[in-house]
Amino acid sequence: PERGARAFVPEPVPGADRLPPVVVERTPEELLRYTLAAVAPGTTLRDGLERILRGRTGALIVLGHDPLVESICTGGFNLAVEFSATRLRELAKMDGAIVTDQDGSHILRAAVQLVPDPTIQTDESGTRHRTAERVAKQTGYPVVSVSQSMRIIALYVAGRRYVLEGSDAILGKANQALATLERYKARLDEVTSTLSALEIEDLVTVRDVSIVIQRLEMVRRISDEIQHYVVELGTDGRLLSLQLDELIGGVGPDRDLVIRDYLDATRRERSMPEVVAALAEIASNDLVDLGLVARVLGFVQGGDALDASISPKGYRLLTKVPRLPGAIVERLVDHFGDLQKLLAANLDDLMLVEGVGDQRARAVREGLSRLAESSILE
Ligand code: 3AT
Ligand code: 3AT
Ligand code: MN
Repeated sequence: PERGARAFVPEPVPGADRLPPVVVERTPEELLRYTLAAVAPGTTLRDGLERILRGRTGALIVLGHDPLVESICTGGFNLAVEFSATRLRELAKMDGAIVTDQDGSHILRAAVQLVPDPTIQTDESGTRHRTAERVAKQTGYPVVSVSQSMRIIALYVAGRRYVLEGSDAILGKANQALATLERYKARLDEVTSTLSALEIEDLVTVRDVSIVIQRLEMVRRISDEIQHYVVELGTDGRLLSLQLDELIGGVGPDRDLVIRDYLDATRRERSMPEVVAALAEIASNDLVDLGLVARVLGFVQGGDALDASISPKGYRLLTKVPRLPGAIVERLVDHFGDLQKLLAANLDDLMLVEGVGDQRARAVREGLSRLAESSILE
């Protein structure tokens, strides 16, 4: 009798992804993120929950309403009032649960007794928390509990229980993660500029590409973790969000470009998104294994496979040429086929490509020469 995760549409919060206004089913990960955003510091919902904690009462709040929710509600009374922190706090003084609509903008019912399916598995002990877990699983909507005895706020979302922590505790963890990200990013910058230099001199091996991809994936994972903290911190996470953006600006596109540069070299029929998804599947302990990363990228296995020479198509370096539209980058790569041919091309060769006139040809030549000079200097 359990239902898939259903979206509660939160009010916009800095750092959180915007949702389209009407949403039905969501992945558990998405629903957890949206719910965390909806209860983050700075939201009216969080304000109401904090008031309930300070008032030393408890609460049981269902964030979503439809016929299924209605069918497990008994007693209490109907209201259709706009959601506010003070109303939530007053209504929570009564026994029973509070039900809001999907976007949390209105309180629809209060003081209701919830009667979820008793066969649904729950590990909680108190009646409030057993009910919260069952209702969340049965309806698919997030349920929030404020425990009167333990003085904590917990979310029951997509089959998980998630206890909200204070901003200080979260910031402590986030700052540690940020320090790690800084180290990872510095190392990534090193291996990336090494790759650029090797690409220009046509000396790239599978190992060099695998190292860059490995480092990009490590940076992506730790950034994701920090992004999660940003959402959870709401208005308390603004500074963290700025620091994160400054550190990882431009890292995302780089990964896609490196993969596209070498996809054909693997001679495996796989698309860029497939490779990206396969990388995300690697367990964090296995990510240190370069041979494994190379295999996931699609390179052949075996003894000296990491030392095999390969050549890039040139997507990544061309993208570094200022004011060159993406469509022209595509056409240049299509026409020349690999970076060495692009580097060897003169103005007339370049102008054979549709959309490349005299000016653009010069821009490409100068841009690539400048890249070549700066990578040799390093
Ligand atoms: P009080 O007058 O407040 O004691 P009440 O009818 O207002 O009674 P509450 O909703 O405040 O009841 O619940 C008080 C406690 O009663 C909470 C829970 O420990 C116990 N309780 C309520 N319903 C059940 C139930 N179905 N099974 C086991 N314990 C229950
Ligand atoms: P606390 O940690 O004590 O807040 P608990 O899980 O121990 O939570 P209790 O049995 O003490 O839960 O019940 C506390 C209140 O929770 C009583 C009632 O207002 C509310 N509650 C419990 N079960 C339900 C239910 N099925 N529907 C609506 N409200 C409920
Ligand atoms: Mn209790």
